[in-house]
Formats: sequence, C-alpha cells, structure tokens
Amino acid sequence: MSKLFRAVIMGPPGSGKGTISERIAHSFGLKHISSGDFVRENISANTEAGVLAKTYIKKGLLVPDHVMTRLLLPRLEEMTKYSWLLDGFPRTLAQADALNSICDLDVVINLNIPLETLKERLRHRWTHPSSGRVYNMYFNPPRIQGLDDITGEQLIQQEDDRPEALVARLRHYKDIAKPVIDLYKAKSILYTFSDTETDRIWPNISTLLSTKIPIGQSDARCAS
Ligand code: G5P
Repeated sequence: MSKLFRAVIMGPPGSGKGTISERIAHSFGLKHISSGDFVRENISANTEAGVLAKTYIKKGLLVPDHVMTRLLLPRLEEMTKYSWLLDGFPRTLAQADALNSICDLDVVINLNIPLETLKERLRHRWTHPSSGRVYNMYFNPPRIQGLDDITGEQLIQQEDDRPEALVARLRHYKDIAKPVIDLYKAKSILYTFSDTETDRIWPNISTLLSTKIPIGQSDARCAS
C-alpha cells in the first residue's frame, strides 16, 4: 500500500483554514478533519467534553489541551486507512507532541494573514450552526441575506466571533502558535503563505500539494 498523506493547516482565527481546507479536500480527495467543527458538534450533542469546551469558547479561549487531545486523537486513530488534512489542531506545543506520538506529518500549511484583515473578515462572518457552513457578507454572501443557501435556515454569528471574544482569540494565537511553527520549521515540513486574499493564496497551495501528492493516489487512498 502506498504511503498515506498527512497534512495540517494552521493559522489564526479567520485566516481561511476552513475555506482552504474545503478546497484541498475537494481537489485532492483528503479527508478534512476540523477541530473547531468537532468541538461544535460536541457542544451541540451536549457531551461532557462539549459542555466543558463551551465555557472556554464563549470567552474566546482555547479549549484545554487534555480535552482536545482526548477528543481528537481517537478520531484520528479511526482514520488510519485514509489520507487526511487536519484543520485547527495542533494549536499548542503539547498538542503537537501528542499528534507526533501517533503519526508523522508530511506537510504543515501555515497561513500568515494581517491582523486587520482577520478582524474585518470575522466581523462579517455568519455561520449555519447545524452544518458549520460559513459565509462572509462580502467574500461569499448567502443567496438570501441571513439564510443558509442549502436549508434556508437562519444563520447566526458564533459566540467567539463577537468582538469581545475575537480580540482575545487573535491576541492569544500568536504567542501559542510560535513554538508550534518553530517545531515544524525545524522538521522542514512548514510552508507559510502570506496574503490578504484566499484566492491569491490558493493557487500556491494547490501547486505545492500537486508536488507532494502523486496524481491518482489521493482519490484512491481516501475513497470512503
Ligand atoms: P475553529 O473553528 O478552528 P478558528 O478560530 O481557528 O476556529 P475560524 O475562525 O474558523 O478559525 P478559519 O477556519 O481560519 O477561521 O477561517 P474561515 O472560516 O475559512 O474564514 C473566515 C471568514 O473569512 C469566513 O467568513 C470566510 O468566508 C471569509 N474569508 C475567507 N477567505 C477570504 C478572503 O480572501 N476575503 C474575504 N473578504 N473573506 C474571506 O475553532 C473554534 C474554537 O474552538 C476551539 C477554540 O476555542 C477555537 O477558538 N478549538 C481549540 N481549542 C484548543 N485547541 C484546539 N486545537 C482547538 N481547535 C478548536
């Protein structure tokens, strides 16, 4: 069996991880695992971890490492047959160490987006809570204002996109991410992309992944 492909995408809140992950999953057939979506599913399902996570997210804080690793690692261990892209995990050095203990990564995509751009994007982000679909009132607005394109249900502004929580999230990210970025840089698997527009970053990421994932292998490896 050919080697499976393991990638991580990191970047501050609003940097476009989710948007770019969707494009990668669609173009290269990787399974997309979003730590944020996973946390939100647990909150909706009122699991023990979800109830605990909610208290942190409401304040714009990271969920503690032990809760995240307990949630995410079993999920990854179920995916041993697939190539995947992990979005939003690891966020801290402790999470990176935990991930390292179960797999070797091939590529880490690091999104480096200016602070003002991030603030502006998240101010205008609206989410469909049950599916996790996100809209931006300018970049990708819904067809009918305030309603999800697929279900017609009401869109909401997530608690952690509200201004008070947002500033805390952005401030915190830089400090926490630095050692993780340094770790992957030292392993020579870090690829950083800087711009204010996802559409300008995407072709460069696509080119990178085309050189890393041999054509024809990703679909075969990831078929569910
Ligand atoms: P999440 O869900 O991982 P964040 O905060 O890291 O949350 P977020 O906010 O979902 O990440 P993103 O995925 O990086 O942002 O970006 P996105 O959603 O694709 O794009 C943001 C907005 O900008 C969207 O409206 C999009 O349409 C728009 N957009 C994209 N590109 C462009 C562009 O070029 N131009 C314009 N104008 N707009 C654009 O995690 C949520 C919470 O869960 C916890 C934390 O509390 C976290 O805050 N959590 C963890 N805690 C600890 N450890 C972990 N590993 C955790 N993972 C999650």
